Amino acid sequence: MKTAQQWHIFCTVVDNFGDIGTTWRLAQQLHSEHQRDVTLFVDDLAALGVLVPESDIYTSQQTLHGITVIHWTDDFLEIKPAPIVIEAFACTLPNSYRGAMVQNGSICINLDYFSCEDWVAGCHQLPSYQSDGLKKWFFFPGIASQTGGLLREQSLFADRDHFCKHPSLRQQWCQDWKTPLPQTNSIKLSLFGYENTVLPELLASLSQHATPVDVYLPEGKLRQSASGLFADASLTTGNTLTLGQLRLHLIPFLPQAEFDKLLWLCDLNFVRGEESLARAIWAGKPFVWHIYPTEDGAHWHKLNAFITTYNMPDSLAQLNRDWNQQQLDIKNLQSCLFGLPLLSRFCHQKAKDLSQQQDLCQQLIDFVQSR
Ligand code: TRH
Repeated sequence: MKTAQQWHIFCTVVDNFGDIGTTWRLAQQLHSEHQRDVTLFVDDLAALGVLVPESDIYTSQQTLHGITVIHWTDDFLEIKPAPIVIEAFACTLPNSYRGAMVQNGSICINLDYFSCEDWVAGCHQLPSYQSDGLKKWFFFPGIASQTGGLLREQSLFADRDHFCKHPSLRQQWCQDWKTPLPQTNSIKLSLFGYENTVLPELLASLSQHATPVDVYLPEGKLRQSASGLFADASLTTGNTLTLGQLRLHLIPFLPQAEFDKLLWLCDLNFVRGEESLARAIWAGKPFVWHIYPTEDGAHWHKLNAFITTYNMPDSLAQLNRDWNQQQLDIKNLQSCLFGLPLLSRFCHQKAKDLSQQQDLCQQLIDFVQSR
């Protein structure tokens, strides 16, 4: 019997959930769709535990959905390197392991962050020359041609369309995940983001909208920002706060496997970080990307490059900029809300068009095979 090709993926959790979210998703796709033998080394099991509640955050080694997960600590055991090693987001591999990779002739790929900036296409798949002879390459996810694509499971669109077509599935899902059903004919929004001082203004203006609005706000950094509007209310998960046309549902942070369904349920999704952005793109619904802010302001180049490459309609692009600037122009919000049908059609078609690009997992496999 042919043995499956081994891949080792290394992930350091710097902050938040993007690093582990991406590597866990990649590990699953490599294993379930391409039958690779995958080991994921992660230094923060608690972060994985939030995304995958069925994982054991106290064990040094476990098998999770067919993937070996190893808690990566300072006393890293001598282990034979895999032929293919993913060093996610430029994390630093253990010295002993690195030396063994050179001996072994392993291929090392530095999987970088998603970006649409001009320089990315020129750096994607470039070799990174190492003084110790390690064979290493840069790999950049992206939606521009000549970049690495986005993770996209083979059944993603079929699952999405099935969920959207069947109200009974949505009802059951809402019940299972403590997510109140939206009102009939309401506009539905999901809000995943970093702290944002403009949230009270956004919610206040939604409360005066012409039609009912259901807003789903998962547990996390953004939630406390709502206290500017609901000062006396308890922002506890499970509560629904009502103001005018607005119903603000405080929902739990979902397992990663359920997050897509929240996006599929809504008409406008606010997301943050590259991992949730990718899911919002594939949901085929209008979205606002709260990009991770950097002190030097470099994130603005990245946001604008994305808006341009995605060819985002003006009203939506302006709302994206407003949210990141933490300054809301109500006109932009309203033109997005009233323009939702058209924006939805655009984003749906865009997801379809972008799916013509080979997905990131397949591109990695093809790249490795070409070496
Ligand atoms: O968590 P993030 O803010 O991660 C970010 C980015 O990776 C950024 O590039 C990095 O520099 C910064 O951290 C330090 O956002 P991101 O990338 O969108 O990852 C969030 C993950 O959480 C994603 O996999 C979706 C998932 N998620 C759930 O599983 N359940 C939920 O309920 C929600 C709201 C999100």
